[in-house]
Amino acid sequence: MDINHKLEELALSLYRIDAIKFGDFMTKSGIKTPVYFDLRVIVSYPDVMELISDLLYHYAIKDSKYDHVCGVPYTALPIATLLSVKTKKSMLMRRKETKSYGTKKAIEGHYKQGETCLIIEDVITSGSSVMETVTDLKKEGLNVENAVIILDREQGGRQNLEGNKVQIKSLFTMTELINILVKNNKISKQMGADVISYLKDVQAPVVVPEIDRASLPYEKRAELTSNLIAKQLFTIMATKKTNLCISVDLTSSTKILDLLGKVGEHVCLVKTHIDIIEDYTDNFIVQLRQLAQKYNFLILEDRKYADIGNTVALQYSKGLYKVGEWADCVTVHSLPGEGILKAVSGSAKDVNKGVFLLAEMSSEGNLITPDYTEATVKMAAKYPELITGFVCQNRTTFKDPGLIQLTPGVQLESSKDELGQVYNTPEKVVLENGADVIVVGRGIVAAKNPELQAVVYKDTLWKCYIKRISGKIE
Ligand code: S5P
Repeated sequence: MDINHKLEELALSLYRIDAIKFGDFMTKSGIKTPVYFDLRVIVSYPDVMELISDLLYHYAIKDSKYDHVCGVPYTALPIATLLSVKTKKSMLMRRKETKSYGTKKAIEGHYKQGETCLIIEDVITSGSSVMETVTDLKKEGLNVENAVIILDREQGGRQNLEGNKVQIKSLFTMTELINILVKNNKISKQMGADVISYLKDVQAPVVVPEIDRASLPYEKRAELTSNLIAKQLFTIMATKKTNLCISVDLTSSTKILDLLGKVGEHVCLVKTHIDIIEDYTDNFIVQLRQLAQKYNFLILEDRKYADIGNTVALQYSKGLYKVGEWADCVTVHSLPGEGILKAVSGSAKDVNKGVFLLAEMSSEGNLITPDYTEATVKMAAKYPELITGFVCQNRTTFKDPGLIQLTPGVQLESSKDELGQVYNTPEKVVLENGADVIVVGRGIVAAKNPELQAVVYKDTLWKCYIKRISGKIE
């Protein structure tokens, strides 16, 4: 097939069927424009449809590797259909209006996580329509790295998409299309120049690519945090190659110290409930800190403070346990309002302290609502130096790559306990739900051989993390 000849034929056809018009037009937003595109009309011209699908196939698709094609709704849908039939590859369809359809899926068709999808689109301006389709497909675990386009208007879409790791191939750029029309005396040189300069002047805003925190390695995220404990924890995880936090929910101090002597080298963080220990002494803390030093882990006291600021300031620094003196970080509820964060930051004697705010809980029927979670994340943003991260369950709960997602409710098999705890698997919490540090309590503590079990958890969780940052499933 002589591609250049066919491209010329297509350009002239698009002009003939009024898919591209030149003159004085007004855009929807009231701006004057010398050019007007409407590729929706192509459905009325089977010869043009055939030419487009032949060209896309030979020029852009033939040698690509992919499992599915997906047209950006709506203009590209019939073209994607023709290509699917031609290439014998399955097609996926994205619904634009999932909300009004209630529980209907955003993507129709059969697919598996990790499969690749090629995007088909008619025209790109800013690239935002392509990006919406890419985002929905990625949410389903599909890989989307390439899009084929009929016309690139050269208004910033290519740069925006490439910035979001989507490479595009287009049949024409606007300049190429104009040159063909000028050469064939369809429009004057002056009109061609006017259109090109108009499009150059009206550039689409740059869409800053959003960093997906879950795709970044821990060592990179250590550079992006404002909290010193988060920085240390990211660094420990990267050096010790473990994202496992053990929750030592035992009531005897000797048993805790014994267990940590065995599993300390496999964990990045040790989570305590200091008020469940029956034989607590200050010496326990001395030994706990020595183990932390020896095995290079941090200590999180899971006190889940939830009172007014003044009381929490006292609970944090006074009483029998004097938590603020030995715990690197603590868990705090956002329920009472910001005063609770002021209390902890005011009571912490040195700046090297951290707070994990509870944004979601793992227990069945807990009363946290999406609005509460959102407000918690907003509250945290005001205290970047204090906040280490969130105790939460979902990848979408927060975006800041400098913060840590601490996720409890994890065992090798998904299950529940008799008091409402819900367990997810390592694969689910790390790969799908975006967990950075994974809390395991009874999964290890109640095992016959906790040391062996800690290694199993550590290896499984680390493998999931490596798979996640390798970008196979985003
Ligand atoms: O939502 C939560 C928050 C926390 S911190 N769900 C939880 O289970 N936790 C804590 O994680 C809980 O207090 C316990 O110490 C640990 C989970 O223990 P496991 O034995 O169920 O793994």
